[in-house]
Amino acid sequence: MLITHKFPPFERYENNPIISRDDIPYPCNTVFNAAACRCMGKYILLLRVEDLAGRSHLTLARSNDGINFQVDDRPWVMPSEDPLYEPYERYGVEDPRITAIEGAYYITYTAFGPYGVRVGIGKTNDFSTFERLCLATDVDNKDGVLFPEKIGGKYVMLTRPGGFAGKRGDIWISFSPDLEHWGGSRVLMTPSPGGWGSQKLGACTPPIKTEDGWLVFYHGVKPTGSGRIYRIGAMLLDLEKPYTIRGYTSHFIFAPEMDYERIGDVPNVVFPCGAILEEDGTIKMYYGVSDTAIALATVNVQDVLSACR
Ligand code: M1P
Repeated sequence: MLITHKFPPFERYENNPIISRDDIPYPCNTVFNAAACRCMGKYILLLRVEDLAGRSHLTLARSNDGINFQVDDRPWVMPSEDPLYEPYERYGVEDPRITAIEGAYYITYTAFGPYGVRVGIGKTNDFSTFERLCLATDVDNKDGVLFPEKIGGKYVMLTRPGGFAGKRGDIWISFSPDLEHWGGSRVLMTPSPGGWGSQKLGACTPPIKTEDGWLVFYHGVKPTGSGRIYRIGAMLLDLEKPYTIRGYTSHFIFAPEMDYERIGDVPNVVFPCGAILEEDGTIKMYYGVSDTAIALATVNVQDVLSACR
């Protein structure tokens, strides 16, 4: 039987990676997994930078064209020293995502400390000041991604409880009246045994509103004889009932292929945390490569939607 694949044609930027350690104006081990948005005519990336002690913080980079970025000369969000947060961020703040909601920018991040990982939420209006709002989950939960609109009067978030020490991890959806108190949680997508994301899944990029539903890129992790492979799929969620999956790609649509995606501190990892939909229908997907740099790929939104149907 002929198996036909509907891979949406991603195009990697020819001079990838677009940001690597040499672009950070202070000493660090590596930079990867950046959130992305547009604000006041600029493209903004919020970079996960791992320092020489192995602890991550978040640093801003700005660009006029979405390709050439100027990195700030100092971190923007360091692990907190506030006693409310310090025990939970002691080992670092990681993997941010940015979602614009009602004119403000909300930043979800992974707070990493001796008790495990939690989802933190902060806010900015202008990428000048950063205000921590809360730690929104208990431990062993991460990959928090907020929807850009309230649905049914509630904020909506995807998270990934579990998935540690080789255990299974699923994508869940939860609802909140105020961003701090979350409930109504239910499982949204689970790994398929033997499949490309057989061990764990995690939401990658904040949902993009399309005529067919909320479009979300997510990663799937498969253990192999020589380590784990991180690959990307896409799903479409119902606009009014986002706990209903309207479609998803029957296989991964983006995977480590280039040397810079296959070789690094953690090989065979592509890990998007930001996707920007341009007016002409192009999605700019910013993704961490092998926990070592940040790369850019583009794809047409209609091609991704048709792969989800
Ligand atoms: O090293 C690959 C990735 O591992 C973790 O992701 P997850 O918990 O989903 O497996 C994170 O540390 C992520 O930053 C990293 O890229």
